[in-house]
Amino acid sequence: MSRIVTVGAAQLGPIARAETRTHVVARLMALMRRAKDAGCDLVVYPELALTTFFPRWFMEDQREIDAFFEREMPSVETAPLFDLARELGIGFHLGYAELIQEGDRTRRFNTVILVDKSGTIVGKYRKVHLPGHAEHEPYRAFQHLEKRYFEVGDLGFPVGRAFGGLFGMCICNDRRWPETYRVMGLQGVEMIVLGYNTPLHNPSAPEHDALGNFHNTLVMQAGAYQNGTWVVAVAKAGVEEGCMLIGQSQIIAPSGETVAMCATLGDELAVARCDLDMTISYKSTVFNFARHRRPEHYKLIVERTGAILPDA
Ligand code: CDT
Repeated sequence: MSRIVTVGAAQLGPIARAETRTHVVARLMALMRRAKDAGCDLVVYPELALTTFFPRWFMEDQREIDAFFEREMPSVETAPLFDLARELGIGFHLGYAELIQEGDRTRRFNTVILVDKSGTIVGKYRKVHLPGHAEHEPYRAFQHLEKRYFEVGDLGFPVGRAFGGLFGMCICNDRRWPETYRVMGLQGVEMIVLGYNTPLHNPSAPEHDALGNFHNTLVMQAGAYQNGTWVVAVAKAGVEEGCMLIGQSQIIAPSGETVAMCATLGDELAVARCDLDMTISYKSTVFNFARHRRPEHYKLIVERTGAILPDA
């Protein structure tokens, strides 16, 4: 048996603050054409793929902040990407900053959508684990203000049927948390797609800097193996507005092995022919959840947020 989904990890190089959405969409379309030529069913783009990674700047003018957000999807600028997907018969996964109006309440999320081969949005996810801080921290060489600019996502970690399989999504920092994978694993996920913008320098823990690529691969290979799922992870990479972002976009098999990886820090496509049935031998043996999990001993995971130490 085999169920093949050929996937392109469409890494982006830096996006300058002055770059227009129209120019970025042209880059996305060029990668989509390459993906189609490579036989891909699905092309995966990074987190916040339409603009520079704006949470690196402290801004107080709400109009300046909102200029980085999308009010509709597709929009005038992004419609050509949907049109091309439909014309080529290829799906895509796209991250963007989402602004919605609910009555008199304006809400802002770090969002991704999954679009099928007919150009129809078939899945949406809003980032749950927002890293960084909410206030200006002048000691940092650059800010990481996701906690200021976005609300915590309100859609959970949904898994849905697409491309002949069970697909889940998460975004960047979510990939570091085992709960992310397990919540999707408990819905039978067969492929998790995600994008990231990961600065090489962590101002609050510079001792981690040399380990950035290692930690990236470590968490995703573990998540893939422990849940018997494919993981497709795509960076915005390179020096963006003076900030170095890691690359190493990669496609990881349910074995935990990376089977394709980008080699540059620019616009690049890494392709793998992914057999969704490779998940079966993991999900039915060592990680047969129904047979081996002991949730009665896992209660702390949902009852407690921060660690509380045992009595002395
Ligand atoms: N975009 C994003 O989530 N980046 C974070 C940086 C963490 S350091 C504050 C990441 O986990 O890669």
